[in-house]
Amino acid sequence: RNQKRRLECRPDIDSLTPSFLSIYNSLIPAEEEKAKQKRLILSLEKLVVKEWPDAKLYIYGSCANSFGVSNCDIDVCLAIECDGTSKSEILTKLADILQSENLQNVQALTHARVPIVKLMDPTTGISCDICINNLLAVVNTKLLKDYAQIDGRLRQLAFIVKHWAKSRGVNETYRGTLSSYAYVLMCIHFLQQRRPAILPCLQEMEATYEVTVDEVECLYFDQVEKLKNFGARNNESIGRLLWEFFDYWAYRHDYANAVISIRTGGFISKREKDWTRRIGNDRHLICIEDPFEVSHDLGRVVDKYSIKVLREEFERAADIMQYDPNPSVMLFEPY
Ligand code: 3AT
Ligand code: MG
Repeated sequence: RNQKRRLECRPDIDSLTPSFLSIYNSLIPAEEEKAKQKRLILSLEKLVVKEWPDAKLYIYGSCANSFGVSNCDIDVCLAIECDGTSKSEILTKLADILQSENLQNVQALTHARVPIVKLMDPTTGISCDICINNLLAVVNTKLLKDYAQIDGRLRQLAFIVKHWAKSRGVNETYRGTLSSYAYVLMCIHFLQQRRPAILPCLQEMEATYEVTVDEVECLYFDQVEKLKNFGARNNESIGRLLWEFFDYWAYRHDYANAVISIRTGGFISKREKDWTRRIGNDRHLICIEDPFEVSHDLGRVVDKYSIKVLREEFERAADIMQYDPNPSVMLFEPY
């Protein structure tokens, strides 16, 4: 099936752009919402610091990486020296503090894969998950946000791809499909591969940002305001990029051998990473290297059943982009 001949792109592809851009515009959150989120974080931070004076709160995930739609939950990371105290004890204590302060639906989920406290702020209706010391996620959030500053087409493409994935039920890691984070990495990789390139590879450039988190060195060029014109030589429209994105994942990606890697700006072979066979629960059926935790394959949640679902969805999307008179409706049809 991967051998299917590549089609010539439909001649009216660029005329599809306005309808996709209007969907993009309808998804972006209002400035007011950002302000509300900031106020909530500040008030939570005050409560936390009363108990743990050196602790800090960071927002990560889609509220901070610029790939968040409106009304999304906020992901918060509590950075704290644990010395001796277990994460569960801290989370239980945190839940007690928040509960006594009038926040609603406070729950400590201490046995989850990533232990968190959940809460809802009754004045704004915003829900929030707080985890502890997940600082690599804070750093990868910054990397994604920095990429988004370079060329506006990344944010547009990723919003539409995430919206498609949610509508089609293929953004559910607990059911073997990909996380939002994985989809954004796929979009960055794809734009790094366009010719001329629309995005550079920040981790291959001279490092201007450098932190070590959990023994992982995170280095990259973060002065992205200097790269504002990077993609200007390529004038591909969003309609065309979406067509190419789905065509790539439906018919051209080498699932058997290739790993996509935004860290190197290209491809690595599965053999080189020793990702050629199943190890434990990691099957490596679609391989997406994490930019910092390089032994981590974001595709590891995908199993032999869900890879089929995923590839059929890529093919459906590619075929709609090619043949449907009005792709911006059919693409997002609920599954
Ligand atoms: P939604 O808009 O909530 O769907 P999101 O960007 O918040 O998208 P997730 O909820 O999937 O994405 O994840 C929240 C953040 O956690 C995103 C990323 O900074 C980090 N993250 C998620 N999955 C992984 C992973 N497997 N490895 C490393 N970091 C991850
Ligand atoms: Mg999230």
